[in-house]
Amino acid sequence: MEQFDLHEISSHFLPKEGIESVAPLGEGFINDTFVVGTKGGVRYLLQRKNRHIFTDVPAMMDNIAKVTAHLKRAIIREDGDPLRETLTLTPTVDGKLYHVDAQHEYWAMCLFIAGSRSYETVDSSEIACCGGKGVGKFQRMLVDFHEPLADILPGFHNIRFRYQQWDRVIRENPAGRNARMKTEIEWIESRRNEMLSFWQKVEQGIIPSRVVHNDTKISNILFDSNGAVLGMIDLDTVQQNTVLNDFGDAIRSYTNTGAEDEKDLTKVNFDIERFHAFTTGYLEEAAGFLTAEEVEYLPFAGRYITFEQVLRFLMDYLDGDHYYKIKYPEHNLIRTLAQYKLLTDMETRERDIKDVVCSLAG
Ligand code: GN1
Ligand code: MG
Repeated sequence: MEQFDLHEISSHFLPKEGIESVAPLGEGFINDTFVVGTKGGVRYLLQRKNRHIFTDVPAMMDNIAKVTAHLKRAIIREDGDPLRETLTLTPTVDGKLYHVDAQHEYWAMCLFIAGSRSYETVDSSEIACCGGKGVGKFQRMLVDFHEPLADILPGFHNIRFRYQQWDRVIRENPAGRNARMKTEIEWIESRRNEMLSFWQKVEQGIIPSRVVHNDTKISNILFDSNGAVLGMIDLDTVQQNTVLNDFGDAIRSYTNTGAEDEKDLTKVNFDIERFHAFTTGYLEEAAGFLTAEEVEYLPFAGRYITFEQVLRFLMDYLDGDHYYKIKYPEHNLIRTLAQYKLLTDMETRERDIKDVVCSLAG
């Protein structure tokens, strides 16, 4: 990563003399995140937003400000702690939600929630159940959010849009890798109709669009030290979509017994216990607002998003690795193979998945 004067950048948000330390945090695929320590003891998260992916950072920050203000009102109504259960943005000293540096990089800051933790992998059904409650609660609190939001990533989780990007990459073969990837390309082609016919239901409004998170993998939710859920973080992608994609993306992450980029495919399996636990927690919060159509498609939701992720990782590999950060040359291919293993496992377990949803949703 390029070198930035992180103290100088932080001083656009906080009094310079109070800044004690700035250290990198986590492994986001898109943004770069740092923890800023201050003399008073309060810590902050500083993020360089990826301006190649988020081409309108001001609109994105505006979305986050509107959504967190709404969430804070709902949290207060429910006797929660608005400083711990959602993000609190820290504006710049001149009152903006972001700072643009001399290299045209965009930076934003929020409070670091003390005593919180996140997970990269799920290690128990309890965590899965709490995660389900967290995702369901986030959606429930936004059911009555009706302010207009900018469409930050047009086509996000829209498989028709993904196939348009895909068709271009297949046609242009930018990295010259297509010939070696015949089998993998066929994985995407053979599921085209099935995936598009689901998306058509969203396009036709049979499955409603609501304001949702859009990136619900396990690492994007905070827990307290007792394992209870605090709230969803990484709100960059909050915009209109179907709740099914939040449910599905969480299922992709919570039910996987291996890492997203596991090389040993025998470690990658769909765990039905965790599916049961996550869905239990989710429905405790969401059952009250879901429509019959949404419930009907819960069993398919994990497959849809896992398939999209196979497509996105493979497409980035075929495109020459421009979207996701990679740690080694074949990283996107390894991610593709691991996510495909999970997808096929979900397909095999279709009956069991439906049985779980039926038993919980009635
Ligand atoms: C990206 O931002 P991060 O690392 O949480 C991606 C998600 C993918 C995920 C795969 C804006 O999420 O859609 O599911 O990687 N975010 C964007 O781990 O593309
Ligand atoms: Mg994200």
